[in-house]
Amino acid sequence: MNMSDATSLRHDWTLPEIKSIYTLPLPELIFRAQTAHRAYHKTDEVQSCTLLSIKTGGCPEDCAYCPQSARYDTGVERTSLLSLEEVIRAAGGARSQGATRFCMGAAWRNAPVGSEFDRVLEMVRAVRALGMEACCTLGMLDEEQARQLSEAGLTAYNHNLDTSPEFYGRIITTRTYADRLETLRYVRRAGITVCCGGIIGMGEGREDRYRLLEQLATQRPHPESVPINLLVRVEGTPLADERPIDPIEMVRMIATARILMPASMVRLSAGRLSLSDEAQALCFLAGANSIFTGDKLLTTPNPEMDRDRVLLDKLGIRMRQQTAV
Ligand code: SAM
Ligand code: DTB
Ligand code: SF4
Repeated sequence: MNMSDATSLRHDWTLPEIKSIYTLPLPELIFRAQTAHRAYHKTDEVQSCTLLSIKTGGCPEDCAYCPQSARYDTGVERTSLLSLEEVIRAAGGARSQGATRFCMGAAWRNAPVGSEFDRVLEMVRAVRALGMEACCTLGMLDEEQARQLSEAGLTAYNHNLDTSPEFYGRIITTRTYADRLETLRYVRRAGITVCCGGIIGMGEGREDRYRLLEQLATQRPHPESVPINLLVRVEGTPLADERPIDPIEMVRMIATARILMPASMVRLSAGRLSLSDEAQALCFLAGANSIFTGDKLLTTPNPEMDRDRVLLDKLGIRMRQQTAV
């Protein structure tokens, strides 16, 4: 295979190809991921993103991994939608710590209509006015809501497919894969970039991971942002006692995503607290070029900022700087 084959954008990846990449000898897999990575990105830079839960808990969906589902007793306190001021304060704080993307998550089955949605639009405008990328994850959207978010300046909408179509029903029964794809279509049509990825370590097999990657990598265009989460096992959820997976699976997942979707941001997302510095370093070598920073994800803990600074420093990786507004 010549270099252009190795790094050109393709949307016709087949399952056997994906499997053969995922299962390459690790040195070869990392080499190919590196080749793809450096054709599109700086290899000494990661983007720092910060999450804020703008509406926590009490969600009617039954996602088996999620501490915010009302069906499980996880001790997560239910809150109403934060005020605009609270969000502006948090976004300003994140920016001062080096984050260039601010992601707002709400535990809704679908985004509401009316004053709460209008407040979210204000939040999006405010984050953009700070010169940051703004991302939201609010559950399902209709076409009009996607249009309004776009008009407010939303950079990206996060809506994960989470796993393969085959395994999906074992994790979530209250909505379908097709529902997910429909919202993703509205987001794309509205001109908002797509943030779509999944979770590993939920008891799925490698086949399920290949199938998830196939769903992502055959989209045209590819999702601009692909979060790869390692399950955070939360007490009270059905997946609380799931067996931890080998961190090398995370490395393989990231490397394969990087090779299939070379121009996308591949985000080493939830689960970093259960990865050693060395495992995270391998994830960066595999082509991850973004992390969530700050001591909390949405409801669960994340490495402290100081610890991340030490990690990035010793690897010689910089946080991407804010570009002029
Ligand atoms: N309610 C919206 C939805 O489900 O689209 C947005 C918020 S939801 C918490 C965002 C994403 O976080 C989920 O799609 C899932 O991929 C991820 N997530 C939630 N709980 C997680 C956990 N315990 N471990 C890893 N990822 C998780
Ligand atoms: C994504 O894929 N991971 C982030 C973001 N998108 C919204 C969320 C991770 C949540 C982990 C569980 C929690 O903190 O509640
Ligand atoms: Fe609700 Fe989203 Fe959690 Fe599912 S992942 S229970 S939709 S907050």
